[in-house]
Amino acid sequence: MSGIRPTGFLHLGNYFGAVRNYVRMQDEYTCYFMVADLHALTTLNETKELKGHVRRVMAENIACGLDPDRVAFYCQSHVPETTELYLFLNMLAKVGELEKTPTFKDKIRLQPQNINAGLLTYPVLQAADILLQRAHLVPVGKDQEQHLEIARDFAIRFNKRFGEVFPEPYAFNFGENLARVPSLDGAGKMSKSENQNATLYLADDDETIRKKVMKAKTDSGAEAGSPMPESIGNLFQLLRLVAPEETVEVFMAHYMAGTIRYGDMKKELAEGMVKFIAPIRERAAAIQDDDAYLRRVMEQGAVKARANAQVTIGLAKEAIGLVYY
Ligand code: AQP
Repeated sequence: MSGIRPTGFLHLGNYFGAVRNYVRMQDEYTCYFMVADLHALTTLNETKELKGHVRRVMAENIACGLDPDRVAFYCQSHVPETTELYLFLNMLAKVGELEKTPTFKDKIRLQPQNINAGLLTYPVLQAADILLQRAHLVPVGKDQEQHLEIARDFAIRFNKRFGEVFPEPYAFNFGENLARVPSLDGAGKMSKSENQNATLYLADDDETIRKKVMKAKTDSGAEAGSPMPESIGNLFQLLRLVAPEETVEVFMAHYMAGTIRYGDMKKELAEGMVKFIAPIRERAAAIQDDDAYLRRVMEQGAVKARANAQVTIGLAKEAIGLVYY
């Protein structure tokens, strides 16, 4: 089970941290993937754009290879059982712990004028999403690691207090470390809502991709044997995502010898990114305009997600003692 907030355009970080694994998991596991529109409400000042964002995020996931016929692919607000479990879990949440969550501290720094209770209880809603489908594995990027620990803690707390209902969920990346795709300026991760000029979006056109990559931060040329600065390490990390291993090795050898030309490396990176992103962008644009198809996807996704969710809510209510006849 996993989800993405419809707060903007999907980017390479979302792809390599999350969506790629959704696609890899869909043949082997029973999967629930959702567009987390309720989570988006915690930070969106303006909801006029929500509909467009939801449709695009759905289309982009499908364009990346997610098959709505093989998984439950749904919109969070179409599964009202989510908010029922959220309320139960809120009774197990400690305000002091929620206040200490680093993502809450980041968010109140970014939006001091809108410190709403939804921001504080964001990890509770996220735990509800995951536990509602009784998920074992949650494909997410590195930035979500801590939220997963919180979700696991809710499962443990609930089971201890009311009896065994929830499996303990773990962040998942097929046994590898969780991915973190850095921004092109080396100042953090690629993101929907921050670092936008240093983030490559799946909707960027070819020229925009080339421009962003060519502006990526480099140094003035390394001396042979000197330690690699983070910005250059990031460029190599990005190149590895889209170029053949031999190409990466050639640039690495030049780096080690102190003969690297960053302009050439960035050109290679830009062309690799264009080749990777263009077909996804084109497929997503076509899907996004297909009203009837998107409606069918959302409806069938909600039916599948609610069927399992209702079983969970039944189990949770029975465990809590909310069944009276
Ligand atoms: N740079 C990244 N590298 C690897 N994985 C990433 N994810 C996000 N950025 C990276 C993973 O994508 C999934 C969806 O996360 P999100 O909706 O929180 O995406 P975001 O780009 O982080 O969006 P916002 O709105 O800008 O996010 P906030 O403000 O929530 O950080 C997750 O699996 C995430 O790990």
